[in-house]
Amino acid sequence: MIPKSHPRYTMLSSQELLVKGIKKGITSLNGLMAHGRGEAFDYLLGEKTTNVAKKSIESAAALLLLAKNPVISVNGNTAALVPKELVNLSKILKAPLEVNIFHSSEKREIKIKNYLIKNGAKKVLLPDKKHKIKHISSNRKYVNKDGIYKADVVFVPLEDGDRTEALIKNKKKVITIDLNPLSRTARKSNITIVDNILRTMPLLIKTINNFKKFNKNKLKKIYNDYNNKKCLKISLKSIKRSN
Ligand code: PTJ
Repeated sequence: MIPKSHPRYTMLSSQELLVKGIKKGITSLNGLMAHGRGEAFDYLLGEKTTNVAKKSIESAAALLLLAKNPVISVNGNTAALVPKELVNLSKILKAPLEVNIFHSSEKREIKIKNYLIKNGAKKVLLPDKKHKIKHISSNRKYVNKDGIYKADVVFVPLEDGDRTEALIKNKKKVITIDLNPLSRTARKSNITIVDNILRTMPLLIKTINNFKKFNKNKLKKIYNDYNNKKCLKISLKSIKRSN
């Protein structure tokens, strides 16, 4: 058990969660490498949620509350790191959870689904092979008709660039969490939260609960005033300043 007072608490506890995820068959081995990339950026960001990340979280909360059909896309890393928070987010937004993984494995999809159910989800969608999005050739084109297929806003934390681009070309609005402000996903998404998913999720849930009392015009203003490119530049500056 890692004490919360440890200066590397987030880093060490997330490593432990991912190793457990691999043992459970939820996380892919490649997930560890993706995590390592994230850790390097988190170290440079000082392992804290920056003010600009808080702004991105506010914009994400506003867009999710404005969405007609928001969907939460889950992969092997996010399921291992924040299962309860993903379920909680799905409940407060009444948005479905849909498993969509990069390293294709039907067995792993089912394990992720069952793990989310174990963590309180009532229902978890899987790609249904009859419905697909355009502009992507891999298996990831398959989506669920009640989920990503009809979604107007897709929340895709820790995503790869190809799928982000495809979702945007399919006229979906994309919100991501990515510690690397230079990644294709970070640059292509409508909103990129440059922060560790472990810190972001509780804050995002809290912000949505606070914003629920706002009317549509107020939410639209928060989203329209947001500029992703500008926020990514500020995140990069924070990284440079840490050198
Ligand atoms: O379970 P699967 O098969 O869907 O695979 C999931 C991963 C994450 C392995 C897969 O989608 C992948 O390879 O993603 P990428 O292209 O490496 O992108 C993941 C991004 O997430 C990278 O830019 C990392 O910097 C970032 N990242 C990693 N860990 C965290 C993170 N961002 C926020 N919080 C983290 N804990």
